[in-house]
Amino acid sequence: MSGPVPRRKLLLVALALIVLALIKAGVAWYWWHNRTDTVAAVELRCPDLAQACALGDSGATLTFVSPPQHSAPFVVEIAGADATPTAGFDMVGMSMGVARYRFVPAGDGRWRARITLPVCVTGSSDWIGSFVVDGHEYRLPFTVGR
Ligand SMILES: [Cu+2]
Repeated sequence: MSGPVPRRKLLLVALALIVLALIKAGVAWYWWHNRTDTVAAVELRCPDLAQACALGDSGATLTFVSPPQHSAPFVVEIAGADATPTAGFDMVGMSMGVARYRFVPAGDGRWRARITLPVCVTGSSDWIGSFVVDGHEYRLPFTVGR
């Protein structure tokens, strides 16, 4: 009684497999685009670090209270954040470790962090700050004065 499988049945099975694959792809795509842990970073352009720099369209701003330098700590302020912001610093083209700074409340929705940049033998002054504010990452290239 086990003759060749009818062509129609094979087609149906193939169709079912394709539909299943599409559903899987859809779920994977949805998951990929709705992850909250690794959202694409927003690149900031802030020519004047002493001026409040808008963090995308979040309403929050970032300001270097004192200019960034290698020899001494400097202070960065974030205003308008709901949750504790964090910051990390790397050199352009060179990872400088995984240490991250946690900002501390400074009143009126402002947060401050006292930053000491890692020492690097290359003496390069080009850095990239990574600031995570309310679930979004903002990356800011800046140059350290001499
Ligand atoms: Cu370095």
